Amino acid sequence: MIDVSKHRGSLLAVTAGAAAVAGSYLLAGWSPSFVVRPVDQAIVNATPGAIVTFMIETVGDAGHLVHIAMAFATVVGLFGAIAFAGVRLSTRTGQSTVGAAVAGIGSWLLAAGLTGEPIQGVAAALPVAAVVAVAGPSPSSTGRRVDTESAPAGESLGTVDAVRRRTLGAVAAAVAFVAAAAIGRRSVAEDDDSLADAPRSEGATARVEEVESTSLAVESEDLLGMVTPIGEFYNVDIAEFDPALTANEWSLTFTGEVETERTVIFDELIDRPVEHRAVTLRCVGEQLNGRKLDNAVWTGTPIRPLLESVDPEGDCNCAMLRGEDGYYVQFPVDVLAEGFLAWGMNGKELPTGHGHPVRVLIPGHWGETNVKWLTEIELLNVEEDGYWEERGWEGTGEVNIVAKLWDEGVTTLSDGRIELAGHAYAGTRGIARVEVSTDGGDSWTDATLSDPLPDADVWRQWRHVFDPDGTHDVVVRAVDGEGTLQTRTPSDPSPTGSSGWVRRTVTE
Ligand SMILES: Nc1nc2c(c(=O)[nH]1)N[C@H]1C(S)=C(S)[C@@H](COP(=O)(O)O)O[C@H]1N2
Ligand SMILES: [Mo]
Repeated sequence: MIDVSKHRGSLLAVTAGAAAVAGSYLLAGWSPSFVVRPVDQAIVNATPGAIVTFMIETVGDAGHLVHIAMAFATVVGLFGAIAFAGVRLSTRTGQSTVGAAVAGIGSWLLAAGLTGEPIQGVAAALPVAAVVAVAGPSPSSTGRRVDTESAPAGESLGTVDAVRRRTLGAVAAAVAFVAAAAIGRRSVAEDDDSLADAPRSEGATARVEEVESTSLAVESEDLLGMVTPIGEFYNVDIAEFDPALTANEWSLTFTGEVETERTVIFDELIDRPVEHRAVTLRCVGEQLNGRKLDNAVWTGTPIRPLLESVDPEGDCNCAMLRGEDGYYVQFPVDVLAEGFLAWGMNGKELPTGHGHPVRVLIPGHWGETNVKWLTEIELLNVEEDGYWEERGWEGTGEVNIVAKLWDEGVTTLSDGRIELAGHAYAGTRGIARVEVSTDGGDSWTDATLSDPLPDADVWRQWRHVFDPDGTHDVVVRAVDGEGTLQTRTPSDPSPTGSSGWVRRTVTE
């Protein structure tokens, strides 16, 4: 049994803090008016670049969990402190309504201050007030018995038992509330089935099928095909929460060194010439054999005519692209001109996590150039660092070449032979060859490749089957369309992307 009287204050504070978060979540979901979100944003902004890079390279996506956990703990602590003060006030005045009212108003001020949403702030404040009200005053400082005679009228607590009951009642009610909020708001994962078709997506499904049909017939059941399903496509975000931007709210403005500023709205954009392009994305922060490499068929329109219409005239011939989440990246206008403004993914509307309603796709360049929730293109006179470049990365250039051999790419066939299969990618240079060694690099064999596609920036699959004899030191390497062999010397992802050859031990 919990010693309620001893830990009563902190127990109620944590309970009230959690109830505040739950109340806010119940109303706002993962939107900007959710109280945790601004705190999370502040923590993300305050984390030094070196630590962000370290987290990406070591813990990867778990870095997000660390940020979120810190943000939740901070917010629970803030509301908890207010609730704690409320309970104290109840005790001092002997009236729980006073403490509840003050805690409620304090929480409302905090919630409104954090989110800038006074009305939605009530959803965080009410549960705090309720917990403080139900909890009532504390037992006297001697902690044993509150004299019934001296208790204020209307307050029925006579014994420590009564206090314990009220405390546990408040905690139980709040826990039930938190659970109800979590269940009621359980977010629906975005995948190919839950999303609506993209506007003007006729033909997209046929292209998905065309690209997917070039997948090699492999024995492995778990190996990704040529098109990554939406729900499995990797994700890299600077913030834990995606911007909520509807197609109607969205617009893209060309600013800075332009002859004429221009704003494009969604209906105008989707009225332009449509293409369904297979484009592969790879993050510069990815480990050599990591999983931040995926391919989809994107529906969109080329950016060049739009860019030409604003007549860029800056001295550096460079542009800063900005997303609604505060992300920014800078690179040459010539590179941007090859880009593609996408509003569809695998035939579906662009999912929130991949930049709804519009992102840019830059052929052959690292993932970070593909700004999601794209709202502004600023033409510059002088080059400036983007978000990741300010943090030490050099990831705006062309991708490195890589041949992957993931765990599920190694399969023993029924006849005892071993099948090795994977993906290889070299941006717009294309993949000319994948070579496999089963003897640690002494001898090499060309792998079978999936058929080439007309798309400029898409990966290929490779497959090689061999007769095992004991333990094999398997190495894979690719050659790009310009005849350049994948660099042998290993390097970490930071700052220009990982290099080296993927190796793994395969046993019969
Ligand atoms: N607005 C915005 N765009 C962004 C990012 C971001 O955090 N915010 N991350 C970039 C990085 S580092 C990569 S690798 C790709 C990942 O795209 P995905 O999440 O759709 O896979 O988006 C890029 N575009
Ligand atoms: Mo990235």
